[in-house]
Amino acid sequence: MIRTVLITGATAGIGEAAARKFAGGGWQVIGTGRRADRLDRLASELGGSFRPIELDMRDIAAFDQLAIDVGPVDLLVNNAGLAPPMSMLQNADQAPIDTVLETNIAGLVALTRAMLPGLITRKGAVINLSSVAATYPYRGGAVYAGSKAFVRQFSLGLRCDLAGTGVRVTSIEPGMVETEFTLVRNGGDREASDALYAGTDSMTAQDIADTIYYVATLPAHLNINALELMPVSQSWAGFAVERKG
Ligand code: NDP
Ligand code: 8X3
Repeated sequence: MIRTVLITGATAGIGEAAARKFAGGGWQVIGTGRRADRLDRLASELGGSFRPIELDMRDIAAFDQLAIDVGPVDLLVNNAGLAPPMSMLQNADQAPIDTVLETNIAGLVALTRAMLPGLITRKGAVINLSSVAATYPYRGGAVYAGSKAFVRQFSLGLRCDLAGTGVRVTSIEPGMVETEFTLVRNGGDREASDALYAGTDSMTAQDIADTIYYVATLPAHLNINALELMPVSQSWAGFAVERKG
């Protein structure tokens, strides 16, 4: 039987690579995002195995109808997300923070809630994109890290809610992946984005798409709760300590 996956944020980066991966694996892929031109491009490439749906993750009122329109799916990949500009909270603007919280948290929860009845009938799976930032804080990233810590804990809690249904839930927690993530975070500053990834041999969107696919195609009795991964070139820098004088 052909399986169906709904991937949010399929217009770029990890979501786009995942759409290609699942389509290549014979799945029916529903891909969402705000940029219709990107969705159309992917639809032309992937043909009948890809159904594009223009969707803003902040448009929560649309989600119940969306769930009716697409019907039950076997897998929901909650991938759409972003970070506000790197900034200490005391210096930050509120509007980008609201966008991030509405997208990474409120939208993700609302879409999951709307899709769960169908996922339960299919004994399907939910794969959520969290981040290493959920566990390891860094300066200027409190809001993003907090949103991803929510995603991680939400994933674990959801497993409790879904006990007995056969639905699997996984939190995928990558470190640096070279995508448009940093370009978006820096308001479109290509040089700043390239500078972050220069010489790092970062993970690729394909690496994470392959990981998502691996998790999704494990035997139905096996649940990976959380999966953290980094490029070898990324590790930790320790605590910051203030000194007197
Ligand atoms: P990209 O910026 O390349 O892609 C982000 C995707 O999210 C786009 O398809 C974008 O679509 C979509 N998106 C963002 N905001 C909204 C919104 N309001 N409504 C609908 N779609 C939205 O980033 P990545 O591929 O790297 O990021 C994917 C996920 O992985 C994110 O949740 C991110 O936090 C997470 N992650 C990324 C890491 C990295 O280092 N890159 C590391 C760890 C986790 P559009 O703009 O067309 O709406
Ligand atoms: C983003 C991961 O390592 O760039 O989710 O902060 S990192």
